[in-house]
Amino acid sequence: TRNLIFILGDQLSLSLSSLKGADPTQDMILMCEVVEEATYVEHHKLKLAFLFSAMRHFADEMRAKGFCVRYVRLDDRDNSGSFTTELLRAIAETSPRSIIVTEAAEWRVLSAMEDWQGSVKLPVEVRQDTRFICSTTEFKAWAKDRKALTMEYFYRDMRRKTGLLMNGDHPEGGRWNFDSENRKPAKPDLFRPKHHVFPPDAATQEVLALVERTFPNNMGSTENFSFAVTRTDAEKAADGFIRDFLPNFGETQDAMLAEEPFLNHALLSFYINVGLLDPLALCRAAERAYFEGHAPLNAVEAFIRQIIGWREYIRGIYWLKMPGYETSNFFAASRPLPDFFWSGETDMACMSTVIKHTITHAYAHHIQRLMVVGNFSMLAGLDPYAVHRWYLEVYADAYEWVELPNVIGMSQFADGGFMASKPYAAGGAYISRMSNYCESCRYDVSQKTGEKACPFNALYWDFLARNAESLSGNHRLAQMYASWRRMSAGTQQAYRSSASAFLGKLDDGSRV
Ligand code: FAD
Ligand code: DLZ
Ligand code: SF4
Repeated sequence: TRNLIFILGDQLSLSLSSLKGADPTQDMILMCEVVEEATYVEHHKLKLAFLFSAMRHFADEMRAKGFCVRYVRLDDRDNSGSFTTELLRAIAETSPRSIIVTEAAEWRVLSAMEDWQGSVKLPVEVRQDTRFICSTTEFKAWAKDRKALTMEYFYRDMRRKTGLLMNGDHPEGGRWNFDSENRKPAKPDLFRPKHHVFPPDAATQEVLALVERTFPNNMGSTENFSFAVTRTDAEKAADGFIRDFLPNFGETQDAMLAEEPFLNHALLSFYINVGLLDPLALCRAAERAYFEGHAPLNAVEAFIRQIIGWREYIRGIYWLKMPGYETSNFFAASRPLPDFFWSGETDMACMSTVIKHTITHAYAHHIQRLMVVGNFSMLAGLDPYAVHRWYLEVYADAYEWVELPNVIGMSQFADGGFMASKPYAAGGAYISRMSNYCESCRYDVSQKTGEKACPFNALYWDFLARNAESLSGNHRLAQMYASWRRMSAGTQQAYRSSASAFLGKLDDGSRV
């Protein structure tokens, strides 16, 4: 063997940098399912099954291109359980002249990779991951000397860099951002198109059995498997999104409906994150839909912004702040996660619905993650590290580089505002405006305090009051603190004692 090309589970792209110049007659591909990766958190069963099945199908795709693929399955008898030991075993058995890899997306794995040069005694070439539009070096240069890392300015640079929705130097439609036309609630719609489902093929069924047998106690059930696991099927899902959902993507982006967990969302993050879909190609397809008159600008701009703006920005923040970002805890919050995070058994209809969807699908959309579970976690003072671990476990698209800044920075404000200019905190009124959850809830969203009142209401004010020292200087919260100060001592007290009664129940494990 000339080069041994080691491809990780989230590197399933034909354009992968480690495959540049690869020659099937001389080079060998190594892929392995390892227990170390499968257990660093207790991943949802659907997440494990999706990844292993996508890896196995990718190995077949490369074999069809003539490559020799050394593929180590999780239950192979000689599987030594980690990337490093599997690399060493492969080297001993295949005697390559050098090792080629694409940089790992996560700090934990990249730091192991950086030690390989010393331990394998062969040349190890670590190549940049060119599937991102902005390299980590470029992001660091962008961030240097800036007082605030505002996503919107970063996004404009990415629009200029890619030329997406640009007329020369000017944004298409005369504005960079059309979100003022978005953020509408949604109504149930029996005629809304359905997202593609992909029934498991024989190879996936084998993986489902493996996962069920090896990880019986992890969240979820392998019975609900419907992910695409091949590039062809992922592309089908992408085409379906552009045809059926993109035209309405913007308007209902922030809406939530109990009976429609997916609304007009893409359900493509899983495929993008493992490399089955190319983010830039997807944006170009969305742009085409706009120029062909199939989808309006507010929708297409919003979709493109999520990908070349948010997704790239989040990755930049991750590499700027790691290691150490994962233990950020600005509010010194320490409450453990309540058991209902794993069962959905709570009387709060919003939390129950989102968590149960999560258990069933290993998916929840952005506003559910941010304004329901994330918001509750921050208001209730849950330990942000534990919250981070939960998100990393339960969502099929969760890899630390993308999950961590979204959780620690955006949703928990645990980095003290490095990323977000104010905490995404809201009382029940927000959830009630953007969803229909409250209609079926035991709690009453219009009551502020007391046993029947929506817990988010008192928790919201209690959160502001107990963190006044760290937050009251934030000018974006000035109005809220002014409202708090205008309340009578009695009202303030009622909020605080309602919140503490609720938190007391959380702490003693009573049903809430
Ligand atoms: P859509 O809503 O249809 O958006 C289209 C695409 O935009 C997504 O596929 C995704 O690639 C990209 N995107 C949108 N928002 C973000 C964002 N904030 N960060 C990165 N990419 C974005 N996304 C993950 O991929 N993995 C995670 O582990 C993850 N954890 C999150 C945790 C929290 C607390 C929050 C608030 C957000 C998280 N996100 C995560 C971002 C976002 O919620 C998901 O990307 C999105 O819900 C995926 O579903 P979709 O494909 O239907 O997305
Ligand atoms: C998430 C994950 C899991 C659960 N298992 C594997 C695996 O067995 N083999 C593998 O190559 N990759 C796995 N992954 C994805 C890796 O964790 C991911 O590629 C690294 O974190 C690099 O970012
Ligand atoms: Fe959630 Fe409160 Fe509405 Fe119940 S009333 S669904 S707890 S926001």
